[in-house]
Amino acid sequence: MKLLPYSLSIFFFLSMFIGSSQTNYEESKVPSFEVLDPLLTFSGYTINSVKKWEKVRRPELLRFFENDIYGKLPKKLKINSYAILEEDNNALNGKAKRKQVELTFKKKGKTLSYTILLYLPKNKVKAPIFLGYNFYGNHTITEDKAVIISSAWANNNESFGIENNTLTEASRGKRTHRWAVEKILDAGYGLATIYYGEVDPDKNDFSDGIHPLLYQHGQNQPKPAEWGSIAAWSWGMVRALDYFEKDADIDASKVIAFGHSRLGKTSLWAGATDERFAGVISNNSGCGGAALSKRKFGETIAVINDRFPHWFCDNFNQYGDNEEALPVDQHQLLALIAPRPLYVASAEEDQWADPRGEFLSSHYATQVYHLYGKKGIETKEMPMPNEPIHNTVSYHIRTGKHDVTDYDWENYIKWANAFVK
Ligand code: GTR
Repeated sequence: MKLLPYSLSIFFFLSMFIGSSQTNYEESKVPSFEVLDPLLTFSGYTINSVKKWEKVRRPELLRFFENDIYGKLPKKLKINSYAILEEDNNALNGKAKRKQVELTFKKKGKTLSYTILLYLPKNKVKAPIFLGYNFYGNHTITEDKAVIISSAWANNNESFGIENNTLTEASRGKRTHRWAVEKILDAGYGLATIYYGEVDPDKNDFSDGIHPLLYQHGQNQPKPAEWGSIAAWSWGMVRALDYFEKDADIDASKVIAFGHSRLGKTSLWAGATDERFAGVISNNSGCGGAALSKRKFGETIAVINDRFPHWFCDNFNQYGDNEEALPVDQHQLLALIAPRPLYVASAEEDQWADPRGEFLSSHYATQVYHLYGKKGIETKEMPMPNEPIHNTVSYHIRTGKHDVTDYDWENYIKWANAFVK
């Protein structure tokens, strides 16, 4: 009897090093798996029209992603009030109109606020905009001294001078390279950004952020099918869009959801759940974003749930090291964005995010765009680095690391000009 627990513990110890938890970066070791047909319903019925896609298949896929992957919102929660904290018609050396708008939500005696930083092209009546979260505060995306520093909890970052989970002047402008503000404005677009930690701090703690506002009596964490942090951040983008509909300077019918990495997973989910987003960009979103889960290349479901247990809903845990059991894959998430323009981008050195899996996903989602007569990623052959494919569904892999660069933005703007604007 004593031997059994001992051998079991050896087994668990060994399986940490061999088997599931080893990261695969070799194409030859990608398991063979079935590419699930976005146009075949769970009960085996083939969808052949837009009408059936929208009435039958799209809703059942959306429900699955809600219940088993990102988690659903327990209730609706609307903006309680908003306030223009600051405004300047001559920002960025006279190039832009800047606004900082705080949205406030109230429920059960609890309050949550977050601030949208807006730069709008000056001589445009109603501007199309890119909306995307930032990782370390609105003040990090620009040198502009007028941008308010958030008091929300932040991850420490030595190179940005962020200590004690507190944002200060030391981090101002530290992330300017990721935000091509001038290029965006020159092309006639506005930029809206929000510090994601104001909507939900990025830690495994469900007592803060937006979640507690929607708990039932006595509840202190989401139920297994209820929203994790990615769904909470997506919700924050959706509510920002509610505000844009009230702002006369913005063309709310032309809001493009943008996001990098975990925030690219977020922009995809926002675009899937709210069809008002006119376009969606996934920059290096990887596992749980654009990449196919069943390839198990780079980051896997087991690994992501282990490192970030708060990102997805608890139901998602059942697919860790058990991808075969998933009746969906991430190309079907992309398909939920059809027929709206979608841009998936990878980086050559970002193998953790599985560039090939991101590419194939945009290819397999294209089938649904065809129903609408739109073109996507028509080929199964991956393009060379820095050779973008631009259609309603676009894709590029650029040289370099996991990041957002001017090259990425130049392509997003070209695609937006052609397919969104
Ligand atoms: C990594 C995580 C990825 C990606 C990335 C990021 O640690 O494994 O899924 O989201 O963080 O958001 O920068």
